[in-house]
Amino acid sequence: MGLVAVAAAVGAGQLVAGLLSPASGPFLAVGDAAVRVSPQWLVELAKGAFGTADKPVLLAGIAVVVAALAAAGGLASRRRPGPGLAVVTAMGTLAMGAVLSSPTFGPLDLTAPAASLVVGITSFRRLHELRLRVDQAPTDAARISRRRVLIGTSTAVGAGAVAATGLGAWIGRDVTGSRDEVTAALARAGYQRAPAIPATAESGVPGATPFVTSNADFYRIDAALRVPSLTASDWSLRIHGMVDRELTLSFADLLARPLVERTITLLCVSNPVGGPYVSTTNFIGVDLREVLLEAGVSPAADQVLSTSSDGWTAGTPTGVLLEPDRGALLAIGMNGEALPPEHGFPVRMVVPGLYGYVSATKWVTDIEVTTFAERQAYWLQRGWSEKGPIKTGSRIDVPRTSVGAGRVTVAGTAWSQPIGISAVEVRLDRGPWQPADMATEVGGDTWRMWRAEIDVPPGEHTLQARAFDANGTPQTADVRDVVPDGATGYPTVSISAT
Ligand SMILES: Nc1nc2c(c(=O)[nH]1)N[C@H]1C(S)=C(S)[C@@H](COP(=O)(O)O)O[C@H]1N2
Ligand SMILES: [Mo]
Repeated sequence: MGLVAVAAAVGAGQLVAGLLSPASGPFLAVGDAAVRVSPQWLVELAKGAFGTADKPVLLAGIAVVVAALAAAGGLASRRRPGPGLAVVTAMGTLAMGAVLSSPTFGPLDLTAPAASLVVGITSFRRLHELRLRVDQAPTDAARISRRRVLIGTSTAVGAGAVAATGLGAWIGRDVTGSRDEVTAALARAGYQRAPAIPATAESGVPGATPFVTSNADFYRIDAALRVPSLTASDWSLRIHGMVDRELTLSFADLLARPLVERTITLLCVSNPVGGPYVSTTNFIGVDLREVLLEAGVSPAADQVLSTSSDGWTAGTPTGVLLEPDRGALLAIGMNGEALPPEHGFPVRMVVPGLYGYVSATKWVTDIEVTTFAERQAYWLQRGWSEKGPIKTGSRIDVPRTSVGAGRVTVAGTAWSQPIGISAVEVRLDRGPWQPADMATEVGGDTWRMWRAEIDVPPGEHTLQARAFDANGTPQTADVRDVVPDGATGYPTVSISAT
């Protein structure tokens, strides 16, 4: 009874949330609140242990705790409904608190947890009454028929809960139609194409990373337990704060501006040396500097604080955004399509040369021109660095484990946005560095592929690489962890040659 009533409560909340305000679903609201109140060490521990599976692990953990409490509440209510009702009420109240404390709270958001509370209490009361009536049955025949009523009602409530949860999630998530319209609008509006990427930009080594990452393979990092479902017509962007004139842009306003395509390699500050959180795409969007110039940025401002529809924030130096050659975008497309929902549909920021956490706000709806002294962005509050310029780095993609002894092809990638890479060197067992053959450079804002042939005798070996930026400065050998401003050290691969 406890489980069924709590399931009904969650289902009702999810359905109302889907109809009125998707972010207010009680289950995910509690998950978001758990992330908000978690200390930094716990967040880093979870990311270290589970990587990008940290979200499903958190949600599964909450589901287990909720189910256990619900079952306990039911078991403790053999005579009186008090304990079960207390559990249902406590959970509903917790969900209300979670929604109330969300950075994006609006009064409408209380309706979903309120619906959960009402449905949870009524269904538990009703099931409990039916259960008592079974015990109080005067005859065996009455007992059997009352039992049937109890089982039938429980099953119906349970099935309703499942259906409501699914329906609520589906209503609240569907931006497919809006995405298709944006993809079509991009094709109609046309955009200034990025220079074509020559075949010689690839290293040409089987198993090496392709130069342009497909949208499906593009790494995904964000703090969103639920991908915000914002349609292009619901979207608007307010630019305000220390500006001469406040601007509000609709999606149609963006489409009416000149659209440009820029090939950019995005990198996450949480990428460990040799890690996967780096990808390259052809972003299509509106020049962000021009929008900021139109608003008129006060010279006293030093930070652009961008906020997503779900309340995540990034702080970007105004100086970087106003550099004439930086090429920051309000992006609406990736590789010829509208942004995928998980990469920020309908609009995100992209700033070449800065880690994503200080620049690449997905689902961006608010840009406030302010100062670093005045406002602290999401990861800054959690111990990460205020400034996040990308550090020169490299990665070995081939080989990864074992090879045939003899001449071995080593291949990988290297980056130093926004100036680019001039050279890469490779060494075996910390011996002399050997120059790699460099693939054609596409631009300073993108990675550059490389390959080298190395003689490898039989046995266990260590391969390392180091990159040189456009000025000839090598990446640092200092081994440092990702916190607070990005990992460093040479990428190192252990191989065994036979
Ligand atoms: N709204 C929102 N935008 C966000 C984040 C986030 O948590 N929420 N994470 C940032 C981080 S840390 C990175 S590295 C990039 C990753 O973008 P991608 O998922 O499209 O690769 O998004 C950035 N934008
Ligand atoms: Mo990131």
